[in-house]
Parts: sequence; C-alpha cells; structure tokens
Amino acid sequence: MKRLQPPVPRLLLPMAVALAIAVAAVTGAMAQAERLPDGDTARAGSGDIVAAWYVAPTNRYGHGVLGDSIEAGGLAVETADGTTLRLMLPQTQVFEDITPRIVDLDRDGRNEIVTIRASLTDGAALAVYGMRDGGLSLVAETPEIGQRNRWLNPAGVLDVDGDGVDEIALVKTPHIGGILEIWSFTGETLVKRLDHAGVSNHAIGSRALNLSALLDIDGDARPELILPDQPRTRLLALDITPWRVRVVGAAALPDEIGEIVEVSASHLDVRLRGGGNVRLRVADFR
Ligand SMILES: [Ca+2]
Ligand SMILES: [Ca+2]
Ligand SMILES: [Ca+2]
Repeated sequence: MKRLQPPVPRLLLPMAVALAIAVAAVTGAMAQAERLPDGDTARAGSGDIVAAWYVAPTNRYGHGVLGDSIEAGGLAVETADGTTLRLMLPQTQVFEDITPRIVDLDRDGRNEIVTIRASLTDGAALAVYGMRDGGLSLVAETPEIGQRNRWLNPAGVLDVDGDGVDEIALVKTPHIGGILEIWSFTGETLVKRLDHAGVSNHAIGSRALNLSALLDIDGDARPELILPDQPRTRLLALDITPWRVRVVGAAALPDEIGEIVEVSASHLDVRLRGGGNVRLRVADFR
C-alpha cells in the first residue's frame, strides 16, 4: 500500500511559494544590479545622465573577443537627480562592450549613451540610449552586421559636416578586415555616410578598446581621426570631410599598438602591445 504523505497545511504551501517567488525576485534584482566585472563607470559633468555602467553579467553569447566570454545583459545609468535606472536586454542580445560612452551628440542637454550591443544570431550593432519620457530607452541604432560573432568598435565622435551634431566613427569587423564607417545622428536614427577599408582598432582577446584619437596634424584647426592600419603597426591620420576619407599622414610604430593612453594638442602616447610606451608628435605624422 502506498504511503500517504502527511498533508501540507493549507496555509503553508502558498506561503512557501510566495517566499520562493520573493527570494527569486530578490536574487533576480541582485543579478540585474551586479556590475560587469571588468567594466568601468563612464561619467559626465553635465546633462541628464551623469554616469553609466554595464550590469547583469552573462555568458549567454560566448563570442569572447573582449578578454572573457562574460558580457552584459543590461545598462544602468545615474540621472542628475541621483536616480539609478536600468535597462535589461532580451535574452537574444548582450552588450559586447566594457564601458559605455556618455556624449551629448546633438548638444541638446540630453546625454546619449553609445554602446556596442550584439545579437546572438546577427552580431554587433552600435546602439544609442538616452532618457525619453522619464525612462531609459533605445534612441537610435545601426543595423546588426548580419552574422553571429561579428563585432564593431566605436572610434570616436566628431562633427564632420559642421552642423553642430557629432558624427560617430566606428570600425566594423576590426579583426578580419576593418572598415571605418561614419554615421550621422539625427536625434532618432543613425544614417551611414561613408565607409573606408584598411583600418583596425582592436586586437582579438584584448580588453583595450581605445586605439583611436582626434589630433590636428596639419594645423588647420580641424582634427584628423587617428586610427591604426589593419596590422596595427602604423597610425593613419584620416581627414574626414562630407562625405569622404583621405589619408593625410601616417606614423610607424616599433610594435603593434596596445592602446592610446594619452592625447594632447601636440602628441599621442601609445602603449605598445608587447610593453613600453611611445610618444608620437604631430610632426611624426607628416
Ligand atoms: Ca543629446
Ligand atoms: Ca555633423
Ligand atoms: Ca587638421
């Protein structure tokens, strides 16, 4: 004869379920608040968003080009009044990035958060977030590259056409034949203006994403975009005008670039991948 389980008191079962749900909710909230382990907090001195960082570490993508296969499932911001807001991605996406970038692209006093967001099936897109109607929302995005495990890395912002709104420079697929793309932000969308092959601003497996800079090498008060060539052993000075790119200078490096660590009006300091730093002056690009 089958032994009967002692009946669970009627009130205890709902309480146990409620407790389990509450524990799951707290655990879930903690997981959502947990920071990306190798990410930093971006900060801004003015505007509606004063800080931004990635949260909700996840290994659901497994591409692993940024030093580990832990990417972020969410974006957190702190607003000027001290409120923390979080935006969680669907399970089909991650932020394949380390630290978000805060910039007021259109100088309207509302900061844009520029991110690298990847789809598990279609690879990376550049996605811009901001405060809309009191909440943190997607504002504009490029199309995804269209293939899993394809990545892109932003290279900087500059107002190419002088309309008061910064364009975004990015390098698509920097590991397998990088292509510089320039995108204009309209406030609601991103519009591609040009592309230019033969550059790279990331070494696969590296956590260093800053391999580009703005530097006026010819003294015309318009900065050139400084970007490594495909082997990353030369820095190219690119003059970008609406809408074309010209290589107007180049400086050779003794070793592959690791990262640009300092930029002034007269020079760049470059950390080499194999160790050691080198200073490149404006004249080195002529
Ligand atoms: Ca803005
Ligand atoms: Ca512009
Ligand atoms: Ca210039």
